[in-house]
Amino acid sequence: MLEHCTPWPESFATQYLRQGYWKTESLVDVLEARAGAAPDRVFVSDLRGNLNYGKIDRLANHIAMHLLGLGLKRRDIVLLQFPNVREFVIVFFALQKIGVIPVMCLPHHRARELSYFAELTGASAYLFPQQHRNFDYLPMARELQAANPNLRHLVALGDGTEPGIAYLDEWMTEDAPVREPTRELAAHRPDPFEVAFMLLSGGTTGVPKLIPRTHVDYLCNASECVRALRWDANTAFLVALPAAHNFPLGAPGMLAALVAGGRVAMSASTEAETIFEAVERQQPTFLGVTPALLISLLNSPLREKYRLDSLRHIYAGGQKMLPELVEQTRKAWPFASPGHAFGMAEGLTNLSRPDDPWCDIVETQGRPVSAADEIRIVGDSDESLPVGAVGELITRGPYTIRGYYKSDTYNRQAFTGDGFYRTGDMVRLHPRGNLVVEGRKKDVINRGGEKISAEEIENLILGHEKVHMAAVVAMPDAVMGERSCAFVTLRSGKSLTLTELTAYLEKKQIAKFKLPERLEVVDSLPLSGMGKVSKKDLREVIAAKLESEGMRAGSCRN
Ligand code: J2J
Repeated sequence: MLEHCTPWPESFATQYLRQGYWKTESLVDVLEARAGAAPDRVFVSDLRGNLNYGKIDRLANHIAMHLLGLGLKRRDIVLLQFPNVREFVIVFFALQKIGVIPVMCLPHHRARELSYFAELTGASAYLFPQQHRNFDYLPMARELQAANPNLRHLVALGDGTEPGIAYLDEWMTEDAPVREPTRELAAHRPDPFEVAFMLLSGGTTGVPKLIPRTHVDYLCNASECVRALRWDANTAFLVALPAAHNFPLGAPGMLAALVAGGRVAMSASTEAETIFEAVERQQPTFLGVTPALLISLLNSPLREKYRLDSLRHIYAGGQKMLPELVEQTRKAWPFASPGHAFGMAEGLTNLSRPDDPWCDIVETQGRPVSAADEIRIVGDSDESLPVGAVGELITRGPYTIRGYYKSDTYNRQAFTGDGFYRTGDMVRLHPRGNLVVEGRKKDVINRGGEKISAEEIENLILGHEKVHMAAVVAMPDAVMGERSCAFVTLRSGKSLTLTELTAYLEKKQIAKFKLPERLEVVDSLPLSGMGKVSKKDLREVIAAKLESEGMRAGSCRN
């Protein structure tokens, strides 16, 4: 396994192989098997049309040859930051064909995050869109390259003439004269037990952690999702959330659709109308969203304009879907059954099952997809709690990592001595065996499914010359579930506004969703018995304040 990753202990690996959870098979083997068996079956559709398995496989071979031509080789690490376009799938598989390991960056990551990933991994290439949601990636790419000499290659989506940039459109024509790919690529095939890609953690620490996922573990994850959801070749998954996120990528998403021999449809953005149009035109059967996105779809006046009845299932995950939202979804779209995806990029996927009793679908977040997933619900000293009690969920299994990349010290905290991953999620076991998420132990703000590490933002705020102390906490929000609120104490005689703070943080070039949406300047921060800032108190303060403001606003209107 790649250096600085934690392999599964030999005894577990042998057992997972013997029991068939792991198969000696890479993502490339699965794609080629599907392309061989049914080359004309559609694998990817978008508003530009359909691409069948054969074509995706040939294009991936073709692009792989170009990547080899750049000098990329097995075990090289690259940053892949594509939005939801067909090239995401093609380039992802092209990298797999030659064993190059992409870090699955999300489109909203900015120079600070990307630079950190590049430095940590020694990435040798950055693959990026030129423009996405009004942001120009090219200047950022140049900046990144200047700051990270390892980053030798810049590969942009589309075409262009900038020197020093390889343009993907020039590589996309299958007829371009490249040497016969299949024979040459045989020498570069990945080892199924090797890391296939790295996902980004929702993060509780100052910097996001990288999650190495191997071919065998991810294929196990995807296959178990396929089994739990009874997907088959008729399943079409709509990728509406950013494709590089674990949910749409394969738990359950694109790579699970591949395992099932099904199809993925692509929505270019999370705008309600774009999603509705993608459903009407591409006829997916399965939609994966966050509760926040689901609310925006339900609230959209455009809902009635489109035919959405190809959908059979609408699963929400990333944060808890509340019972009212489950009920509302079924009422709005009676042809599609709602369900929960309670997953994590580190591994464990919990899903509602299509035949779960309705009250379980309303009240619980599903259960692990694999019989080999070991879960425990524990108290503060890792002691098992009685059934029904709320405790931290810890887990290990054939597709849950044993350690983050290059994080020996943090790994000792994030995993138990016997290899269980501490999820930081507070759950209880429902009498019929599903899990109910009751809260969270980890210090993150879950903004509509996007995780913000409080520590990361506090560290940045503390760099502001006027700030003395800072604590970032979640404040309740009807749509996003949570938004972030920064409490600060200031140096004497200073004042600070949210606009000033935001401008300062924007200069740090971080993803926009991490910016605090409210600033509370206080004289002091409440301390807990241990002398640490009491976030619990701060959460209560801001929740009460919001409520009283809401009531005042209400009484004004009356
Ligand atoms: C409550 N909390 C949830 C849910 C995730 C499918 C779906 C989501 C993710 C994901 C994923 C939740 N109810 N239904 O990888 O394959 C919170 C928990 C969890 C953290 C993981 C998938 N679904 N969460 O969200 O790595 O706190 O993965 O530990 O981004 O999101 O975040 P992430």
